[in-house]
Amino acid sequence: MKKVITYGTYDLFHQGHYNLLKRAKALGDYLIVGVTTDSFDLERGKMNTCNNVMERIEAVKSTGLADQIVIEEYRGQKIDDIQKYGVDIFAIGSDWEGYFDYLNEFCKVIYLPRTQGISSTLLRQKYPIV
Ligand code: C2G
Repeated sequence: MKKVITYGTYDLFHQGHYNLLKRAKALGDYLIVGVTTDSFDLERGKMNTCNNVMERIEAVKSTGLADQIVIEEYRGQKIDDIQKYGVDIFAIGSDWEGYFDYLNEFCKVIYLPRTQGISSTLLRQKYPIV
């Protein structure tokens, strides 16, 4: 069985996230989705997330694409997860091209095309909380 893992914040879950999960799922037989904790996002400079971690997990769950959902809470966890879950492929959007090449030591790294014209940042600007 080919296991694929992907990670994200998935704030204001949108079509771009869905397409990414679908493409990642199509690479193998079993998809693990890592969802960042609120504090890990703050640590990595994502300050203005609208949905909390439970809401973001629910959004990923409702797609029915994830066979397993894990919480990502610290730097370096990707290597630990890949080894712990026996992952074959790490997949992520092309906005990260090159950034995760170091994971090639542990599994295959694939950058998937990003969906144009939609992003959480855009949605936050379009529908600000009043
Ligand atoms: N994505 C996409 N198309 C968009 C927007 C996002 O394909 N229009 C993809 C991103 O490339 C990423 C996934 O959707 O693979 C989740 O995106 P974010 O929620 O923005 O999370 P991100 O900050 O990219 O998480 O450990 C966390 C990961 O390293 C990165």
